[in-house]
Amino acid sequence: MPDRRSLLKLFAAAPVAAGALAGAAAPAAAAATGIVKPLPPALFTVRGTNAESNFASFHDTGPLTPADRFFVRNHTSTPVLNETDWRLTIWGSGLHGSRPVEFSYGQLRALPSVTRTAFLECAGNGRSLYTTQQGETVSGTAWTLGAIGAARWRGVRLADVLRRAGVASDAVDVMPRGLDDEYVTGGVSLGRVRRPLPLGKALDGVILAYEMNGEPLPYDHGYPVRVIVPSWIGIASIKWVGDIEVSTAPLSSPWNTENYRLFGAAYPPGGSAPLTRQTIKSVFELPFGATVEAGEPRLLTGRAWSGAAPVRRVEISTDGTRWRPARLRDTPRRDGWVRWTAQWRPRRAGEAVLLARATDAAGNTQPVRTVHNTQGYLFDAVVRHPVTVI
Ligand SMILES: Nc1nc2c(c(=O)[nH]1)N[C@H]1C(S)=C(S)[C@@H](COP(=O)(O)O)O[C@H]1N2
Ligand SMILES: [Mo]
Repeated sequence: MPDRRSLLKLFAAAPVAAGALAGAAAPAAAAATGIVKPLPPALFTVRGTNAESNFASFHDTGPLTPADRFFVRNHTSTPVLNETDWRLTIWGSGLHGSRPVEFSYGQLRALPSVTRTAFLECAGNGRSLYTTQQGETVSGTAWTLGAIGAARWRGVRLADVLRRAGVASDAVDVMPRGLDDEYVTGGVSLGRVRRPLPLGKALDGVILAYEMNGEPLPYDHGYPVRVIVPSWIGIASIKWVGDIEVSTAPLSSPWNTENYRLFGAAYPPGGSAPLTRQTIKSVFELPFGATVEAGEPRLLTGRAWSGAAPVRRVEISTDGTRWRPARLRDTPRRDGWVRWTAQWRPRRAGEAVLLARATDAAGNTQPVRTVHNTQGYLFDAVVRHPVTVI
């Protein structure tokens, strides 16, 4: 009996068929997404080639998001690769003698490993709130708040791989590129998904990960190897990495020129600098429009995180005026999220709006409103979470 992975290889050109084969419960929606794993509607909302996690459903998960609950953001579709054929090529003017160096999966696994817990969040997480909460027009996938998850990543330091490849002293930028299909938009191919990192950042805390929560990376999350840049916007964490250019001249790609900068009235005509760290958020694990009972004590739960520093505190308001501290259930850590709880006994029946506001150790606090940018990145405002008290 062939195992699941070898069965899937038979369908390498058709990840959709593979998904249907692997999970009898794979929903019909998978046919259009190009995502391999099952996407049960209770846990995911399909948005084109992407799948948003149902944030409310995180209430029964621990600090780590199980891989089968983790959001998927694919520019095209999940390539079903295998570790035997996979190679990582390091190349470019920034290597000694400009000679490309290749690593096999086995060679990578033989290097010293590191394990880090970090959230991974799309720069556009919360994008639809620019519209629903601020009445503004933005372009891009209309995520609500579920384009985030946290996992324990194991792999090797990118720094170790680059040093072994022989980085020249005048190298400045490093650009990992995925093995998924070229991304075509408006009839134009932007090439394969890639985005430069300054060398200093590439040498500092970036992982070439081969495990997620103690298991090999799932196909959808970058198997066999992906980049993880803790605390940075999701696009920095290139999945299915196949090559990394190292350059003595600054590198660019559409993912740091046209996209993943802030454009709009508040920003320079060429946009802001390329985005790096994620922003700050605090979210209730409750569906929008949930009904709650008047007079009954209720434990509100949620999570908060910040790309800048550990969360310091979370306050909640159930009446829009008075704020009180939520109780933090995890030790706040850099690159991580904290679970929090607060007791609430709604008094009167009617519509109510719940608010949660996080502050991090660097002093960042969620504002009432996020300054608009045309692509709807980095939403950080306090979310107005509607509930009906009955
Ligand atoms: N090769 C490749 N890497 C990629 C992407 C992609 O489409 N192709 N999407 C990026 C974006 S925009 C995000 S938010 C994260 C999503 O990671 P996930 O799908 O594992 O949650 O992967 C990033 N890395
Ligand atoms: Mo993203």
